Amino acid sequence: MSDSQPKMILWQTVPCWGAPSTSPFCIKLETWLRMAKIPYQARVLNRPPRSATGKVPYIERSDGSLLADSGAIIEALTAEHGVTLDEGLDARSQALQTAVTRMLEDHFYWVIAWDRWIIDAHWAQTRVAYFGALPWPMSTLVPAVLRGPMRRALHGQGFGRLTSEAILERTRRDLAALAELVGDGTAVLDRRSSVDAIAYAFLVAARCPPWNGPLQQAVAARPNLMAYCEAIERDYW
Ligand SMILES: N[C@@H](CCC(=O)N[C@@H](CS)C(=O)NCC(=O)O)C(=O)O
Repeated sequence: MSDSQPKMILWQTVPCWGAPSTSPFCIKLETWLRMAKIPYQARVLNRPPRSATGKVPYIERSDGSLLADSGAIIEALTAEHGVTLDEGLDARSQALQTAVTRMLEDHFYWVIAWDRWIIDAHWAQTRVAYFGALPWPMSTLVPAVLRGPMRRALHGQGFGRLTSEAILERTRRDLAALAELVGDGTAVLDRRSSVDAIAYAFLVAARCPPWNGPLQQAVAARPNLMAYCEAIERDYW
């Protein structure tokens, strides 16, 4: 594709703490686009998302059509662009991909949310990093309004009812599982595949905040996962 051709737009949240977005789902999709060598233009959303789900990330194709949900986008773009990242994976590898995806997106994600939004000392920094650029009084009102729903979401999910130690124990198990799968290699499976975009994104999101809390320490305690992230960064970023 020549530079003059319109590129697909990746709508996402602001870069934060050295990561390309506040959202692990946005980091996942952007990493995957790089792995798949699909040209895109990343844009930061400064209004509510126009996606059907009301969430980020979403893409805007050159014909103006929108598509939401990182997983659905990857599936659609894989078909549209003939992406071969997951081609030829056997049934066991596909099963592992599904299991790791669910662990990170539906379990580990909530640890990241809890770490950033619920722990008061961390929230003081999250609030500024996420919303500090908004004009006053939005910079104060928006975080105050959004923290309640996040608390309720964590209560519904279950972490909101657990002690910090119980949450961290589960986190360490997720990381142990991932560390076992990655081993000394640079892929979750025997070779690079789409699930590496997910593993990288969620590890980066967990380790990037500027505080050195128990979550960041739990990631740092897995040198092979740190080396894995460095390898993905070196190869795609
Ligand atoms: N399943 C979605 C999850 C995306 C998601 O949860 N995005 C969050 C940011 S990390 C969001 O947009 N939250 C806003 C909201 O829930 O209203 C995906 O894979 O894209």
